[in-house]
This record gives sequence, C-alpha cells and structure tokens, in this order.
Amino acid sequence: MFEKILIANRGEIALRVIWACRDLGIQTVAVYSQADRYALHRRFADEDICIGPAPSAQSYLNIPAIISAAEITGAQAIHPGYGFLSENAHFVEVAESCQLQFIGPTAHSIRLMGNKAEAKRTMQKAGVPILPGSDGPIGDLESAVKVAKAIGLPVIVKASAGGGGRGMRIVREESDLERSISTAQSEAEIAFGNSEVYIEKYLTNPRHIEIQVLADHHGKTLYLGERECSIQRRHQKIIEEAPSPVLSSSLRKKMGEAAVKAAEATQYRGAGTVEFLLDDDGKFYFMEMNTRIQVEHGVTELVTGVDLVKWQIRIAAGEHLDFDQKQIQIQGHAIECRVNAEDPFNFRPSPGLIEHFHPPGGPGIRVDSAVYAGYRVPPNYDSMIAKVMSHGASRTEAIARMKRALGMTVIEGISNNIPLHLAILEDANFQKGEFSTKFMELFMEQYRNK
Ligand code: MV4
Repeated sequence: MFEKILIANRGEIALRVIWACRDLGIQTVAVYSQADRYALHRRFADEDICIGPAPSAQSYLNIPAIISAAEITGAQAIHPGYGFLSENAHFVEVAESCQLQFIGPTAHSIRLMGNKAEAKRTMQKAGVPILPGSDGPIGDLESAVKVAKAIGLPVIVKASAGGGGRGMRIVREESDLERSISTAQSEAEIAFGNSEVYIEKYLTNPRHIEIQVLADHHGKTLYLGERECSIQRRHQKIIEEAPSPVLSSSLRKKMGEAAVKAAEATQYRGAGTVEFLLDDDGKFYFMEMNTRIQVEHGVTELVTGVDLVKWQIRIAAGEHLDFDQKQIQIQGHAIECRVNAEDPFNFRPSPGLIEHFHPPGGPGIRVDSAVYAGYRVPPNYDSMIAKVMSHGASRTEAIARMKRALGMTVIEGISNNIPLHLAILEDANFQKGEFSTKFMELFMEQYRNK
C-alpha cells in the first residue's frame, strides 16, 4: 500500500479523498492555489503545498507544478478527484514517467473513452447496445445526410471530443441537416480543436441512468447498481438518486452486465461509470463512459455500503476486490442534492463570505462539504459548496429525510439553491418518480411563475 498520496484537487472531493486515506493509514499531501489559502483540504492534509495563482489553468491544471509537489513531498501516488486533470491522458503519462502511480485507469482507457465516436465503435464491437447512427465520425456531408435519412429524424449531431452535453445539436427537420452538421463541426473545432462529429438517433424523453463499476488489476470487474441522473439543468446534475425509481432487478442486471462488458472492452481498471439513455420501453443505449470518480458517487456508497474512494486507492495499489457480484446488494434508497452557491431563481453564482453555517445531520444524512462559517467561497471555481445525501429504507423515507435535512441547514451570507431543491422535492412528478431528462425544463415553467 502507498505511504503517501498527493491529492490533485480541492473542495469537498479533496476532503473525501483525505477521509479515505485516513481510514487506510495513508499520509496526504494537499495542493492549493493562492485563492485556497483558507481552504479545509489544506488544513486536514498532513502536508500542503501551493501550486500557483487562483486561475485553475495556473494551479489545479498546472501539470509541472503538481508533479513537482509530488516529488518534493515524496508522494507515491496521485488522486485526481473529478474535473481538473482527472480525465487527462497526458497527465497520466507524465505522472507515470515520473514513477508516480495515477489513481485511476490507464492513459489508454481515458483516451479511448475521451473520443466519443471511437468509444461507441468499441461498444458496438463488444456487444453493448448503442443507438443507430453513423459508424464512427461523419465523412462527407452527403453520406451524413444518407445516414440521417436511413435512421429517421430527429437525429443528434455530437462532437467526438465533446461529452457531458458539450458540442451537441439536435436536428428535427431535413432542411436543417447540412447546416447543423457544418455548424457542429466548426463549433467542435473551436471548442475542442477537433472538428470530428458523429450522428445518431435522438431520443426525445429518455432517462439518464448510469452504472457504477469497479475493476481491479486481476480481471475482476463488478457493477454496483445504477444512479438516476435525469434531473439536470444545462447538463449540470442537480439531484441524483440510487436506485432509479423505474429499474426492475432484471433490467438492473442487464444494464449492469452491459456496463461490465463496456469496462472489460477497454481493459478498464479502477472506478468508472457507464452512462446509458433509457427509453420508455426499457431499452437502453450506451452514451459515454466517465473514467473518474463522480460527484454523485456517495449515493452508491450509501445503498451498497462499499467505499468507492477507498477501493480506487486499494485497486491502484494492486489489491484484489475482495467481494463478488452476488455480495453487492442494494439497501434502501439514497438521494443527493447538490448545494450550490448560486441564486436559486436566476442561477447566477454567488461567491463570497459564509457568515453562518450549520450543516444538517441526524439519522440517514451524510454531508460532503468543505466550507465553514467564516469561509469565503472563491469566485474562481465550481459553485458547489456541499452535497447533502439522505438514505432511507424506501424512496419515501429518503425524500422525507432530505426535506428535514435541507430545512435544518443554515447558510448565511451568500445565496444558495436549497429553495430550488425543496421545491423539486415537493413536485408531484418527482415524488412519483415519473420524470425524464426533460424534468427541469418543465419544472422551471411553474417554479418561475410561483
Ligand atoms: C442524447 C440525448 C438524446 N438522444 N443522445 C446529454 C449529455 C450527454 N451525455 C448526452 N446527452 C444527451 N444525448 C441521443 N441520441 C439526450 C441527451 C440529453 C441529456 C442526457 C442526459 C441528461 C440530460 C440531458 C439533457 C439534454 C439532452
């Protein structure tokens, strides 16, 4: 096992990794930017080192500074958290060339999944269901039009280098097809330096269901159930839950086995998430694979009892997964609300001084956060300041506990989106578990008019 790990991240996920390291008896090194002088990840790590000015390009994305910090402190491994360098194949290669173990998959897996058209092809070969569309990136316009006509409108044009909703264009009418493709191509070139796009059938009201997987270095790959992530706004998740209110145990098994196939097709190792779209008939299709620990991993931890971050570290150190698929049971129901420092109506960021802070607690509540009373939320990074998670024997109990927790949370000095969460928790369709990725659009109409 490692003796010392450097955490190349900030905020709640940096603390989450410190928790896992403490439990495993591993020393930690925090890196921080000049904007994070008063951040908790600095305080709770055994050592800390400044890696640059506030802008992430000069600090949390600064590969030479982070590698130097690892060398100076004698860390043996780097945990990237999520965001920042977590899915940067080049960073993995640099770390490994410096004899630093990257806690995550290989550069090869990251690169393969980073190209969405290539990933889709790999999945098709592996027998994982995909949506009909172009076989890989679009060649010329003429053949793209042919594909679109063959699969039928609407179709969606996606950037190969995109993902997470960036670089997509829906085409509903044949007359828009050529223009949409060329716009998508030039937008992709500007955004990613890669104009490659692919085309596939567009599903109008799917659910976003993702399967958590863990794979060790010895050929064992397991699935840990699903997370329902349909409640998003502008491709930012707001509420996630496990299990999905609509998955039967047989569909869970089918999707889980497909996710394991997807991971095995890329010789995946570590923690990963396979995203699927699920339609009304219970048919599911591969979308993307995220090759990192995700923000919403905690709901899976609550319903499976498996510490995913600890396993990321143990797997990177070469340990065997010491349990089997049949030992993974889904117990009860968990919900996560992402608490953001933002206006609850216009969603504008609200950084600044937190004057009072009282996190919720009590039975069935977990809070992952890195803020405190007197802390100043810097304007430079993501606005998420806490993840409030609830766990109960049933979905009804998880919702009740979440309402209780959010109602007893105090955050004063800056705006936050708890009022939005409470309104969603009161929504009749949310309570019935009847929603799709369209939920927030529909919800916003009545929320705004209140
Ligand atoms: C789709 C889709 C419908 N049909 N692909 C958005 C994020 C990226 N992972 C894929 N996304 C979508 N791809 C096809 N063929 C609808 C979405 C989508 C979406 C997916 C999940 C959650 C919220 C969403 C909101 C809008 C669109």
